[in-house]
Amino acid sequence: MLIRHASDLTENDVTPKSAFVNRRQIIQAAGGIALAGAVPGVFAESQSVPSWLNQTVDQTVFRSVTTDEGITDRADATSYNNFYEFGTGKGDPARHSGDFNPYPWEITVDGECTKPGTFDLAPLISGASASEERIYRLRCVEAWSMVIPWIGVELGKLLQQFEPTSDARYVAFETIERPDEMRGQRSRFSFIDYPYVEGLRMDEAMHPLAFMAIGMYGEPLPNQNGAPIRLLLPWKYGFKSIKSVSRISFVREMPPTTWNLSAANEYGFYANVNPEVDHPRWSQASERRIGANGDVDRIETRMFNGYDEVAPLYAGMDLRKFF
Ligand SMILES: Nc1nc2c(c(=O)[nH]1)N[C@H]1C(S)=C(S)[C@@H](COP(=O)(O)O)O[C@H]1N2
Ligand SMILES: [Mo]
Repeated sequence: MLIRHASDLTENDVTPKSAFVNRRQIIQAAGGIALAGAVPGVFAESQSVPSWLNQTVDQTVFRSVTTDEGITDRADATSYNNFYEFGTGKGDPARHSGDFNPYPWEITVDGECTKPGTFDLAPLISGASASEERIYRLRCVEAWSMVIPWIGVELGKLLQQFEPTSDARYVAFETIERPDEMRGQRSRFSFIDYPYVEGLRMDEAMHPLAFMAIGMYGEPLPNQNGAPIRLLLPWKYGFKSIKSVSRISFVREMPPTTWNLSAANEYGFYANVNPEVDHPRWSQASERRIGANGDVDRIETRMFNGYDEVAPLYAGMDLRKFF
């Protein structure tokens, strides 16, 4: 199991942050923001990261980058993206997200909970827990995958702050709508409707693997990866991991989800990674792993993307029917 909390770590596990390409330090060393924009896809993110976020990221206990699976290069994870709000091409999010300014950021929380409201991101993060690093596999429904070191807090700990009631059977998420800054939201030829919406059953949301990231590779999240905060559900196809979340709603009924709305026969609500249930138009038995040093391997896809600990959530369910 990949999760390790700060308290489980020994000295040997802690990797100095310098093991990652530290964008901020590189930029500072180069004398300000001269480098910004010079390397497309790597430095496209906003330059105005607030100090609380830099501090939170700096205070994260970093676990070893040594894992049995090579970590995908930061350059790949920040230049080969799906974020349709910025265009449908894999390079579009890095290329076209430079004008998106995610700071300051508020999240509106509503529905079946005792503490609804609109909140600044900073207290929501500090109120959840100390930030931790999680190295997770990300398996896109298109059959490519990466291994990415994220920084953030457990979704369940974030959600508990709002005291969901027993009527909260599902939790719904919404991506911000900013057509001025998100060219995909202005497109008349979009495959999907905006805002992008996603949802989970409450017990899925409370599973300790469910994570909200505010950073990756030792830095705040770049815009193309869902700044300033995005969901990560490593046992589900990547489209469940909604980016740039601005609304969280506790609801009684199963909420609509963007890709299910667009093609219900191809994308289910659950979207658990399952090598035995093919997409109608392609096999899900294997995947293209975009790994370290730009290496691309064909590897077998594992049930729940290898995160077997979530299996009890789906005990007794026909996973061909509830795909
Ligand atoms: N709002 C929003 N969230 C989104 C998407 C999107 O288009 N819009 N794409 C999803 C898909 S299909 C994947 S595979 C992952 C990709 O995350 P990454 O670009 O950080 O690797 O984000 C998901 N979250
Ligand atoms: Mo995806």
